Amino acid sequence: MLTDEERWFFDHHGFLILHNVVPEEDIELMIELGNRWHALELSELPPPLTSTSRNSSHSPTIAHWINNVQYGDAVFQRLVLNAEIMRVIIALTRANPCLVDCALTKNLTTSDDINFHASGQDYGIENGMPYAGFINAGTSLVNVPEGTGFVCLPGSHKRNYEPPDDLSIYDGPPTVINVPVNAGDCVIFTEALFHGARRWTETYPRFSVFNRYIDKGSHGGLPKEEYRDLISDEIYELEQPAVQGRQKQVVKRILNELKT
Ligand SMILES: O=C(O)CCC(=O)C(=O)O
Repeated sequence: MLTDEERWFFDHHGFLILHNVVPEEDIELMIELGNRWHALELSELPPPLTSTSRNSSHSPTIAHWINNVQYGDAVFQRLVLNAEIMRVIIALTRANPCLVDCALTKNLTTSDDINFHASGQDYGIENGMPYAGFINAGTSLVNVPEGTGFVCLPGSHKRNYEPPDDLSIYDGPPTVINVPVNAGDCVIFTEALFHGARRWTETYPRFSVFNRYIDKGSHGGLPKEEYRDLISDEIYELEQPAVQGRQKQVVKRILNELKT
């Protein structure tokens, strides 16, 4: 499932980069939808699409995201089921993924910095393989040059000690690393890793899709039963609670296909 090098890299850094895993026509369509949906008022979004970044607890200049985009167009369902990405998600969830969020984020040069944060501490090695209880697959729809975008404290997912308070997302290596990517690359990281994002610098908006998974139970917010007909059976099943020892059909199907 993971190569020896991927297994080592993820354990060492807390993230993995998959290069060029999304077809160009899907990237174009997701950007088109991102431009359309991000231009709408919250009340105009086609339900169950919503934007939890638009409530008053967030800064108005936060890099806004739109949630539940998998219900908005099949292109986001294709991204969820992307075999290269699922190969890693299945490995890191011990073959037990529950999809808890699909969010399409837009960063502008006026969007706020995203300071270091981390969620959960559920990371470890079991039977010689790394696993993570809360994983984020962040696919970039645009080229993100060096100096802007995703940053992290590599290795911080092990959480043996808390990092110092005065670290900045603008600090450099070896403590802070910035991860430049191209359109169609996916950075898969454990949310236990301290991560954030530097201010966007380019003339075009930065669009990213963040698909999040847990390996036990469910999130509660998904699936959206009322909108069940807008997603495929496989996506619906991926949104069901993860129960150890009960493998989902969609996982079996992807594993079988990866074997051939
Ligand atoms: O924009 C990024 O690359 C980081 C996003 C982030 O911090 C998050 O999804 O929690």
